[in-house]
Formats: sequence, C-alpha cells, structure tokens
Amino acid sequence: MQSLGWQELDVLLITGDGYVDHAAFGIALLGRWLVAHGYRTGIVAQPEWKDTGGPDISQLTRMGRPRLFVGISAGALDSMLAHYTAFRKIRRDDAFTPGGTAGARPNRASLVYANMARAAFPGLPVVLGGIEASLRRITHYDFWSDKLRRSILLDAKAELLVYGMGERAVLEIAQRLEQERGLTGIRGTARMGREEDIPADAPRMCLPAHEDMLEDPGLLVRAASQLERQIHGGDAWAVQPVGGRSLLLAPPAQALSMAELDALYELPFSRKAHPAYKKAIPAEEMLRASITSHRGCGGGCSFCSLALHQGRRVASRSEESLLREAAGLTRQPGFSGAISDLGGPTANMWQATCARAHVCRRTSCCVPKICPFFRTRQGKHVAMLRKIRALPGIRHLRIASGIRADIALAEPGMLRAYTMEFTGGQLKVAPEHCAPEVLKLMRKPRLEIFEAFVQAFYEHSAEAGREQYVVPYLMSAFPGCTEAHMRELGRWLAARHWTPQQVQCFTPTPGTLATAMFYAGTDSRGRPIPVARADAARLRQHHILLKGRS
Ligand code: B12
Repeated sequence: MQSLGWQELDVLLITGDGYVDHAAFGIALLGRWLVAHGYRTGIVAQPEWKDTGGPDISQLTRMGRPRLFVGISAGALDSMLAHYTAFRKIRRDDAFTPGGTAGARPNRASLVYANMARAAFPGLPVVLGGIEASLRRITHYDFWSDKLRRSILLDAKAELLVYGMGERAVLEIAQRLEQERGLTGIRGTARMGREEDIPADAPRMCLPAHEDMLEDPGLLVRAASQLERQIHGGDAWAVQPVGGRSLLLAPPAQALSMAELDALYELPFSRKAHPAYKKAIPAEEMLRASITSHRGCGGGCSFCSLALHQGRRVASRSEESLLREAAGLTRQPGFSGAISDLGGPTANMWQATCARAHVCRRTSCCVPKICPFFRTRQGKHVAMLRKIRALPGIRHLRIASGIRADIALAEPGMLRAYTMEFTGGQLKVAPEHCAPEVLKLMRKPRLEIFEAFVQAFYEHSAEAGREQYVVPYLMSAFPGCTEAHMRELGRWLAARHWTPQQVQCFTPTPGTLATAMFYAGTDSRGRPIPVARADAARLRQHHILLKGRS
C-alpha cells in the first residue's frame, strides 16, 4: 500500500488458498480486475483462525478497514472437498497451500472467514463468492454432515452472495456502495429480501421452501434442475422461501464479452505465488504455464459443478489475445518452452456458440445427441493451436484439460489433429462408465461414441508412429450404479486389457443434480434409483474396479 500510495483499501478480499498472482486463481483475477477499475484492493490469503476463544482478526486488520466491502472465498474448491477424501477421510495434501500440506484453511472456510470479517469490521458489508458459496447458494445437501443445509448466505450472516463468475457483480457492488445505493437486483447475486423487491414484470422461478425440502427429499432434485434452467435461461429471478423470509436470486450475470475477457486475462499477472512464501504452492507449479482460452461448458454432466457456476454458454477469448499471452509466456524467466495446458472446462469448445433463438429446455448441448444449434469451431481451434505452437520459444503445447469425444468425432480430421499434434503421449478422456443406465444418469454420451473415439485415437497414433495411450477417467458408486454395473465396467476394461488408473468414487459435492439424486434416491424425473449411500457400499463398488487392478 505504501509503495502504491494507498491510504486505505476500497475492497479487501479473503481467500482460503495461497495467493498466486495468476488468472487461474479466482481471487487474483478479481483483485486485478478491481484495481484495473480504480478500486484499491487488498488480499489476505489463508488467514490463521482459532476454533476457540473468538476469531483472530489481527491478519485481517493489518491493511486497515476497507472503505466499501470485504469479499470472501474458500478458494478454488469447496473447503470440505479440499479437506476430505471421497470416503470422508482427512486429506494430508492440499494443492493450493504453500508446501502442499493440508491444514491452512478451516472447514467451512466461508463461514469462519465471514465471522472473522464481521468481528474485524463491524457494519461493513460482507460478500461471499467462489465455488463454495456459489454451489451452496440455496438449500443443499452437505455430504460431510450428511444433511440438508440452508443457503450459506444465511449461515454466514453475509449481505450478499455472488454466484458464478464474479467480475461483473463485484464491480457493480463496489459502484453501488460507493454511490450509497441498495444492493438488491445485482445480476449474479443472492440476497435475503421480499418478493416485492422483484420487478413485477420480471420472469421468476419459485424454488421449493427450505422447510418443505427438509420434509420431501425429492424437492432437492427439482430445485437443482430449476437452478440449471435459471443459469442457462439467463433472465429469470429465483425465489426460495426460508424461515419465513425470501432468498432472492437475481438473474445470472451476463458472460464477459470476448474483448472484456481478453482485457481481463491480459492484466499484468506475474504468474507467480506471492514472494512472501518460502515453500512452493503445487497448484501454482501446475498452472504457471497454462492459459485459459474460454469459460463455460455445454456438456451438462450431472455431477459437474460448472453448469451451475460457469454455465453452459461458452465465453471465449480471441485468437490474438491468446497469441499475445503465449508470446508473453516465452519472455517469462524460467519458462521451459512447454505450455502445459491451453483450454477451459472442455478444450474443443473454444468459440462454440449457440444459434438457438428461443428458450432452450435441454439439459445438455451434447447429450443424447449434439444439439444442431450448438456450433463448435474445431477447425479454427486447431489453427489457433498451431499458430501458438509455431511461436518462437514454444517447444510444445498440450491440451491437458481434455477434449470431448462426441464433438471431436463430429468433425472429421479434428480428432486426428488433436491426437497427432497436441497430445503428450497420454490423452485424458472421461467416459466415467460403460453401463447405458449409468451413463444416462450422468448425462454422458453413449459408450459407442467413446469406443469410436478410442479406436480412431489409436489408428491416428499408429499412423503417426507414436505409442500413445488413452487414460480413461472412471467413476464408482454414482447414483443409480449398482455393484453389477461395476462388475460390468470391470469386464469391459478387462476385455480391452485396460487396468483402471483414474477411478474416482462419486463425491456428492454441493448443488449438483447428481448430489440431489444421491440424496433423494430418485432420477431427475423423481423415479426411484438404487443408491450406494453408506461408505461401506460405496467402498465395495470402488473395490470392484480396484480389485481389477491387483
Ligand atoms: C484446475 C482445477 C483443479 C486442479 C487444481 C489446480 C489448481 N487450480 O491449482 C487440481 C488438479 C488440483 C484439481 C483437483 C480437484 N478438483 Co478441480 N478444478 C480445477 C478447475 C478445472 C479450474 C479451477 C480454475 O482455474 N478456476 C478458474 C477461477 C478463475 O474460477 P473461480 O475459482 O470459480 O473464480 C471465479 C468465481 O468463483 C468468482 N469468485 C471467486 N472467488 C471469489 C470471491 C468473491 C468475494 C467473489 C464475489 C467472487 C469470487 O469469481 C471468480 C472469477 O470469475 C475447476 C473447474 C473450473 N473451471 O473452475 C475444477 C474444480 C474446481 N475441481 C473440482 C473437483 C471436484 C476436483 C477434485 C475433487 C477432483 C477429484 N475428485 O479428485 C480434485 C480435488 C482434490 C483435492 N481435494 O484437493 C470441482 C470442484 C467442485 C466444488 N464444489 O468444489 C471443479 C469446479 C470442477 C467441476 N467440474 O466441478 N482441480
């Protein structure tokens, strides 16, 4: 602050992750965005907290009381997900903490930091954000306490919750507070209020009341589907009665335009962890040489948080901006010449657009078949990747964040290009399962698509004279999946002489449709499905595949 000549801060941001000045880290992105818009912003990363004897606010008050608001995030992941394994065992590692060890972030970090902020800055608006708050914005199932919890906004006693990507909302919050205007109705935010606060002519969705959801588990499935529609629809309010009051979700924030995304990602990030850290942050090393090309994913997989956070509409950066960032990377001291990943949630959706004029009721742009209105630009994508790889100082470029098989197969020649040019010997693809019933509940493509993809992949690899492998990501104990389904998957793998390497046991993360199905024991239409709920049952399923490995 002294070197910048700042007498005070306008905004203070608190995060549960180590501070890495890189665009893949939400808090760093928002910090530079706010500064670029004239707001003096401070960051407190992983403040110490005390479980007993009142919150320790010393680290929060070091830069003084911010003028406008304090923003809080648990980090890139839900703190409970970051701290516990799929079988609720405490994790020892943490990719977002200096030294990679667990323990620098409290459980339910948003709640603990909100308490600390209120104690440190009485009367200052507290704003929640990040994936933990975003996916817990309404009543949700909390796997780690095995019960329904009401919106985290209420438990945190915060003024406002920002859901989804936060750039537009944090700016409008700062501007409104500066102008002493109210905070209701900011797109992409949730707030307690009265139904009358919603403009009379505004479309709205009535979510089931929290108290009713406690009585009828099936209502969680309905609420999850409604939230998916609200995000994708783009202009409706959602209202949830809770405790005799109304939780108001304003319509989602509009995605940033290409020019805005380019400007955002080209802010002067040092791409490094804060120099105060003595130990390396594993996530920083993983992401230092990665470039984000777009946001949003049309897949709509029922266990993925992105459809409810970034949405299914893809917002992309321009080729020119990506070229500039890559060129900038080559001038970074210590750059090895390798771009570890250039992509988004699904790499080959860069610059995909939706040509559908009217309201869409689909829950996926790709399943059961790719929607005719979902236009991808894989030719342009491959051309862009080739231009970047041809830049002086770039030795090779990988697509680590994975490509979608059905989309790649839909445009001949594309899979060949991805396979032959941008795969580092291993291509991560997520079929997740082989049983049609389970794939349907996951909203994943049919098995034949994956098999056609693998066959083409090996043909192209052979043609390129390269020994390359598909690394299938698989999931056990998904709602609706039985031990018989897992044995079927084991046989399918054995028939291909595949030993399962990446098997993840389904973890019911907050807010997703899959988690609602897990909790309610029904599919998205309310029809009963078998669910392995107890850890013992989940472990049995998981072991069926792992046994295949031994
Ligand atoms: C990269 C990544 C990883 C990397 C981490 C590398 C890294 N990041 O350092 C690794 C490999 C470690 C990883 C691991 C896992 N991951 Co991961 N990962 C991601 C990924 C792809 C990118 C994260 C990212 O770069 N986000 C970009 C930043 C800019 O977005 P953001 O954090 O959301 O920030 C925006 C908003 O949230 C908001 N915001 C953020 N902070 C704040 C604060 C305030 C005050 C406000 C107002 C707004 C706000 O504005 C920001 C800017 O728009 C995300 C998917 C995604 N695209 O988000 C999954 C994701 C975070 N991972 C996920 C999961 C499930 C996992 C695993 C559990 C998978 C597994 N089973 O093993 C493991 C976790 C293991 C563990 N416990 O540690 C889930 C998390 C779901 C959840 N509810 O938390 C995600 C969302 C993927 C998904 N499809 O659902 N992951």
